[in-house]
Amino acid sequence: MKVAIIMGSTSDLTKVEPAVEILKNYGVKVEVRCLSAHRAHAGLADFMKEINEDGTEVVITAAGMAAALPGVVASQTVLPVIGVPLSGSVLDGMDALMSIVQMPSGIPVATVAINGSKNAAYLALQILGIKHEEIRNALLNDRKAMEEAAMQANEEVVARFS
Ligand code: RP5
Repeated sequence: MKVAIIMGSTSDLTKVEPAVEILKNYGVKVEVRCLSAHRAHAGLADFMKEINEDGTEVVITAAGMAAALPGVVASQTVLPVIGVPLSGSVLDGMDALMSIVQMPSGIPVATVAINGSKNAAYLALQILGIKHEEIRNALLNDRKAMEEAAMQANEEVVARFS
């Protein structure tokens, strides 16, 4: 099971790392690259050729500002591409969100929230879960634990205000 994560700049690293950690915790192999669509387009094209042939199943892309990276990646693969718009500019991530989410028909990018790299990882896991039963079962167990924690929090709130 392999997921590729591509970011546009090393300044994006801290916002991308949570996705790497989640995927690794589920036993997924993660290939991480910093390949800007604007500054490193030839290197990006080479990497796209590589992951189209090496068994990679999902691609997560993260970029800020005029975030062309997710769309450019999606134009070079039929693997599912998840886009994470990043904050950091004077427009606080709205620029990246609009750049990533408004794709032309036929070249989709599944866009998550601004700085939503954790949900990008969970969405990638859900896609892997279609084929890999162990991932699907691990996700179901973690959802159960999440629900139990939420219900426990509710009980504490009820007890506090009764
Ligand atoms: C985007 O421009 C990158 O993804 C980054 O979020 C933003 C700024 O990049 P740096 O100027 O910090 O390298 O391409």
